[in-house]
Amino acid sequence: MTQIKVPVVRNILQANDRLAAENRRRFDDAGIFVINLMSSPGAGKTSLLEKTIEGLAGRLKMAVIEGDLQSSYDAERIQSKGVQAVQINTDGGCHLDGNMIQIAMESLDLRDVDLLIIENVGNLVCPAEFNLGEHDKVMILSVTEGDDKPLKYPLMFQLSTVLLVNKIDLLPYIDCDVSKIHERARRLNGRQEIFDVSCRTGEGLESWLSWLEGKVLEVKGGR
Ligand SMILES: Nc1nc2c(ncn2[C@@H]2O[C@H](COP(=O)(O)OP(=O)(O)O)[C@@H](O)[C@H]2O)c(=O)[nH]1
Ligand SMILES: [Mg+2]
Repeated sequence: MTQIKVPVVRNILQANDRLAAENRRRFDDAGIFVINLMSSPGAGKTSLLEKTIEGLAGRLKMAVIEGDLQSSYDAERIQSKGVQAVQINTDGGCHLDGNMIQIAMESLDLRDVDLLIIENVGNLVCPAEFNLGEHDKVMILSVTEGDDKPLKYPLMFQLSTVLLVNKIDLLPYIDCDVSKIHERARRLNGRQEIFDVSCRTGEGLESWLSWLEGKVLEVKGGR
């Protein structure tokens, strides 16, 4: 059983990598910086998108691809902010893949877009295994999830360029040591940028917005 399963999984990942590489060429040709945003359900991905749209208004042009098991609730939240958003429903699938992004792109007008953020399905494991063609993986861990998560779900921490530690406004009420999150994440990925933020109060978000602007300029400069 194992002998059959391993090559099949490898083939699926290789096929996905080919599609992701095609997506990446399209993003680079268009000069669009693309992020794959991942976290467990409820950590604050859509809230971060809403705050990012508000913070970058008049500074950058954004588009969003929303991934969810079901419903178009998050895409509607984004569209209500005046930003193009397309929803992908995976119908039970626990992650997005390169092919889904190709299909979603058909519904977006990517002319004049500087930044595309893809909100992955809420899950701390599978989304990290499938490249979408993004320039950077970004993850959110909310303080309510506990400071042990880097120990339990190392892959996403290892692969993410940025870790946003969200919901710091709740720290007075819960048992979470943010310095342990930093220390454990750094041990897995020494080059990771870490921003402590609250999407509720806005604390810490300016550093995140500056990081995004810097990256958009890099991608445009590299064309
Ligand atoms: N207290 C607090 N709540 C937050 C914060 N960020 C998000 N939330 C809440 O957490 C819940 C899930 O957020 P959402 O953005 O939908 O998470 P997603 O499932 O990762 O997209 C919502 O009720 C948000 O209002 C924060 O920084 N502080
Ligand atoms: Mg969401």
